Amino acid sequence: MLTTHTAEQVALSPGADALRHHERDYEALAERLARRGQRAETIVDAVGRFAVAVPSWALGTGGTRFGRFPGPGEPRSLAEKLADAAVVHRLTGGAPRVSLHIPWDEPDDVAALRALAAELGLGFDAVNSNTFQDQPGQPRSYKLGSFSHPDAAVRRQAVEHHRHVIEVGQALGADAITVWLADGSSYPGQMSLRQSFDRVLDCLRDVYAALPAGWRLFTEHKPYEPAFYATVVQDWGSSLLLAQALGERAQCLVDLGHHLPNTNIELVVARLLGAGKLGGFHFNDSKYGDDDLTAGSIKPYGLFLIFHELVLAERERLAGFRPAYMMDQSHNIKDPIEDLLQTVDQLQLAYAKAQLVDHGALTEYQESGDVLLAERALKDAFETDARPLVAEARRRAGAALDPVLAFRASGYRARVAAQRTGGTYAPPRSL
Ligand code: LRH
Ligand code: MN
Repeated sequence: MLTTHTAEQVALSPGADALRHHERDYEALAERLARRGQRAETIVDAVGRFAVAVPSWALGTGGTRFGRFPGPGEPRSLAEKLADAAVVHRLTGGAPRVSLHIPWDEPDDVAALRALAAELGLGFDAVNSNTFQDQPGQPRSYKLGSFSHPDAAVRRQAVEHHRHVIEVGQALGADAITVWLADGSSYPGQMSLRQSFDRVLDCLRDVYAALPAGWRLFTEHKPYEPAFYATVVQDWGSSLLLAQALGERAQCLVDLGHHLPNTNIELVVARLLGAGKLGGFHFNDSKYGDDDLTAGSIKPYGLFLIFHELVLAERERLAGFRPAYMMDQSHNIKDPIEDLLQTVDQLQLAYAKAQLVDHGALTEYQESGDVLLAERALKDAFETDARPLVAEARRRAGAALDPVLAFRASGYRARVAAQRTGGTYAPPRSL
């Protein structure tokens, strides 16, 4: 039986002052919103329904090719990763699921892991395949690609891996698989630009055919790295072509860090929504490349504008709109749990602010060509301090007013650092 420390040990006792200050801040904001004809309660309820999945590969300290600086109390097993993920949900009320990466976090005992997760109040979101590394004893290498590889035997091996990932996910109660392919070339001429894409589509058809009932397949685009000339699924257009060719249960996953500088990501989101092909997100932030930084840390207005598109889709009850919200970050210098707590908070905040848009006025200004007031309708929402709404939603969910401060006050990190002696954390990344 898998045992670990329960999140219940993370006591939530906001100081009396903190609670009183929160209540006054909330009442003041509710009064302000009422003057704008908005109900604070409605937004608190919406934030209460918001949920994002924790990536299993981000619960230990991440690193780069230049180094990794492990922190105290790193999780040494999947069970310890689940325990840490449960703390993130306990303190935010908004992270009830974990997204596993296979084989990085392949469970030895699926039934035991599922039972432990249930005990911790967690479920499983989309599972992630991995054909961007060779595993020990793997017959054929993915050095020159997987689904796009010239050798059919390598392509078959990659398809088999995806079937296996689906089986693991199904046994855990997941209902989707995310396929990110590192496939591409680093030199002009190295790879046929069209044939490689056709081969990827062919292999994805086999994976699609293996989807259990009710499952979805998410294709994840990325402009470069590890391929530095042409990536087969390089952009949202390539991802959309695949999802449209595969069928209605194939949709596109948007990793915020997978866009060239200055890309209008909210426009990409709007296009995929319009095509009924927005399957989900890997939330993070970046300044330059796929930096995997804390969501909202570099471009908070951009994150708000993405959530604005999502709230519009929600309000319109857009057909097939069921996005899988997941995080995908590398916690190189912050405590991984604190970084995840901050991330969930930033996502809850961006969602709350997007709910604050006066949609009636916005449409009126857009239709009447009042550019300035249309822009201001968004800015007024973004510039509203919505933190009391998010804190109130967490308070009602039995979570923390301030998750990071509650985590620090709990002493959880020090406690697990003392308990997690012996055994080592196996970092996922290519170190
Ligand atoms: C690729 C990616 C993909 C994962 C990996 C961990 O950069 O975003 O989603 O498989 O990171
Ligand atoms: Mn990703």
